[in-house]
Amino acid sequence: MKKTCYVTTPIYYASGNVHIGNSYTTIVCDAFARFHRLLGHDTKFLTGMDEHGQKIAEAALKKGLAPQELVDLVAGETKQLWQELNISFDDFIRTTEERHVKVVQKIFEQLLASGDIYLGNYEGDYCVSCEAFFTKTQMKEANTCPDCGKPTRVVQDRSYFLRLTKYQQALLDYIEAHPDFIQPATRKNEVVAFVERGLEDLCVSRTSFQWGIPVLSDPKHVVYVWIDALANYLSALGFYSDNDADYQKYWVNGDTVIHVVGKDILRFHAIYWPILLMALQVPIRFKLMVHGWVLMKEGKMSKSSGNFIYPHEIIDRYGLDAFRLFMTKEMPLGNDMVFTYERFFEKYNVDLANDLGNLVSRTIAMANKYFNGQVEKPIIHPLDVELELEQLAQEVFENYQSAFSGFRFQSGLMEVWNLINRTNKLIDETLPWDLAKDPLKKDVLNSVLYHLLESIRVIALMLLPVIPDTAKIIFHELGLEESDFSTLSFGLTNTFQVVKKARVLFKRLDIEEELKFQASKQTPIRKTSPIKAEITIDEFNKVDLRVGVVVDAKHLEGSNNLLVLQVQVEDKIRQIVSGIAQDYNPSQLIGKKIVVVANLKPAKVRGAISEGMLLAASGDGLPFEVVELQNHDSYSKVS
Ligand code: ME8
Repeated sequence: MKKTCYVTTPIYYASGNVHIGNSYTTIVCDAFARFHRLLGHDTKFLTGMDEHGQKIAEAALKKGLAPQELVDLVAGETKQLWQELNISFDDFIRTTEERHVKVVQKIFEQLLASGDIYLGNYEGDYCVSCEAFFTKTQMKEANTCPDCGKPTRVVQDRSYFLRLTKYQQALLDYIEAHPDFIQPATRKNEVVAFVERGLEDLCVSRTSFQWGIPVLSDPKHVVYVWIDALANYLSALGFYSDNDADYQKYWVNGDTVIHVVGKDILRFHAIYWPILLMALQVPIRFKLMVHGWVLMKEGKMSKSSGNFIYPHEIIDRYGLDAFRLFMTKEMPLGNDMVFTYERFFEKYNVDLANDLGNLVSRTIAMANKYFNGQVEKPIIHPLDVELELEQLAQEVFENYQSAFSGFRFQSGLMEVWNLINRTNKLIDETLPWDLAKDPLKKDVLNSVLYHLLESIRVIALMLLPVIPDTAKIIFHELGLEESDFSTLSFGLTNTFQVVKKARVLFKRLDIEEELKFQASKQTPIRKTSPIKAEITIDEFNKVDLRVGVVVDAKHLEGSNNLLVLQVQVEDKIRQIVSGIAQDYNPSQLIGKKIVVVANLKPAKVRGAISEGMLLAASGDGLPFEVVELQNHDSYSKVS
């Protein structure tokens, strides 16, 4: 029987966009899922959307949308982004789906019936941003949230409570008996210390707003969003449904069950979730992998502070795999990482352009030059340096597999780069261009090239989980079908028939140029001009402002600044050319509402007709009306 693997990301709040910080969780889960598939394991990779709660309701209100409209929009965008980031999820669960709602309602009723949930009175401090309650001792000064620092609100309610206190000791016992339940160990220690200070029963229902799953037996209450959200890991497996085969296969009888979470949501997963499972008498089958934060120099990447980078800002210019590799290779397990463009560019040039890219292109060029592209498995005894390479490859396979199984991607990838560097060294040690001058050394030259190509094959195999597109190109260039880890050993290939010319996988970056480009994006250097002469209200009234929806957006060919947008205004689609390409990616704009000057005389801009003008956010103090696009935090307004 095949081994199974069930790996989950947290389900993302449907209140906002994904930035490179929170994309980290999903990228590493993807690498883990792909790794298990290559091991031949029956793998299920789950991600999804957390769509209920006060935070979403308030975000929808701010944007002038119904909550369902907002979550539909964000779920669609997020799913599309995951596809663009090559995330191989098997299921995308949304907490507003019926398959989930039903399970949450059943769980709640079961816990009511067993007495693990009871009705009581609540008065406490609540942080809407984190959707979490805090005791007076947990809160910072001036009633601010200990996690995010925002002000908390006093909430009073007649509410249902989950008996955390009843399970406090059982949880501590479980953690002690399962030392690898929470990884890394520092996070486990944090949880133990927190629980030992004493738990309080948890308020698990709300009546002050409606956007949640109603309690079946008492529908004026909605289920606390974290109880709702955590249940996704089971509802996606068909738990408590007519068909719970996946629950049986991946959970009850599963081999590997991993929840991956950032350190900010540790408490919910390490305390509430196992206690819920104990109360439900469901076996605790999961292990928790807790990662740190991606930080900017200015602090935590967060949407509300405006201190973040969108994945598209990186992948549109430097490629998806450069981004995926950087995130996976540079983030140490459990610790934070500061993202800087300087470091990203350096790693790009060293790891990708120099080490990997050069190895592949040099080797393919030599295979063509000396063997017309066809290299056979050698029959002569390998050189000492080749034996050394084979031996290193064997060690790397073992270390890599053990590191990736334990979520230590950084060390696993360092192993792969050891092999890449050792393979590059083989070229310097054997000097194939000298061997080629001596017809009697043809066999030796053949053996060297075979070792180079075979090493590149196994390197590509180990890179498949992290940079799948690049690894696939390499397989193609070697003239091989991509395969799985059953072929992760040296010397399996009989013949390589490589392509005539390898493509440049990663073009070396001019770091100074790129830094300048990024700096110009952050603080656009644009000339300001004096404020124009006053106009009267009558003059202003001549301007016809309409709300339109962007249905398509593209770069204008040959221009760095201009986007060509197709905007639906009333029932007509207009083309508008707008100089916002430095601030917005085309894909970000599709579906967004914008304000359009609808009665501006059509004009040609760089050869393209423009039927109106878009009012969009730009730098401070610029001579241009500022209107925020609706997907931004601050609210749309024409000033
Ligand atoms: O927490 N660096 O959703 P979310 C690294 N809905 N990881 C980060 C990060 C950063 N700068 N910022 C956020 C939720 N994350 C809940 C989950 S699961 C039952 C419910 C991580 O959209 C964060 O730690 O706020 C979490 O793992 C993920 O992004 C989604 O966060």
